[in-house]
Amino acid sequence: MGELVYLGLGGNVGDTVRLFGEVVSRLSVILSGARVSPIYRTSPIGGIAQPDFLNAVMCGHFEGEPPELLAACHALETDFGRDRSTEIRFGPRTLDIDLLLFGDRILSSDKLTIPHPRMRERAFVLAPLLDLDSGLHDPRSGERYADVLCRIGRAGIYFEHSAQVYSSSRRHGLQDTDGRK
Ligand code: PH2
Ligand code: MG
Ligand code: MG
Repeated sequence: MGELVYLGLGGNVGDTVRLFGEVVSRLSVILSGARVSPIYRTSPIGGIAQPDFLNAVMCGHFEGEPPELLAACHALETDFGRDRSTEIRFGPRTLDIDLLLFGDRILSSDKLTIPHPRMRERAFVLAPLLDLDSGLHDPRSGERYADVLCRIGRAGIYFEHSAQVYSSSRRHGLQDTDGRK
């Protein structure tokens, strides 16, 4: 069955809702029993003037180790137009997929830190994360993420679309195998 993993999705360049729909369908192939949060419109964090982001969280069971999942996420980012060599840190991007939680594992290497090192400071991660499971806690501190979100507040986080938008954007945007929209 594998371990229950949580991935953060973000983007602010192009048609992000449509892109999220396609990304979710691709990730559903590698995550069993996948679920997705609603999509939030969020004020950009990081001190760079740029358009609002859309953010969401997806979860599911992954058979494999964290580096394999990280590689799959990076490959998807590249497939959807992200070029890490030209982008600025915390700047605009088509698609960012962050590995937030991998079961209860705690990992720190130069390539990967789990839980994601900045997720506790980011309401745009915690709000959709808690939509999927309101009882989740930080495996490092044991603290409930709901309490962390209460403390940091939800300023700049606006509900944009229910989770149904993923399947409807795919229906409208992608052709069926018989060529019909
Ligand atoms: N991602 C960034 C920088 N700033 N701000 C919001 N609201 N959401 C993001 O996903 C985000 C950001 C670069 O990874
Ligand atoms: Mg990120
Ligand atoms: Mg990232």
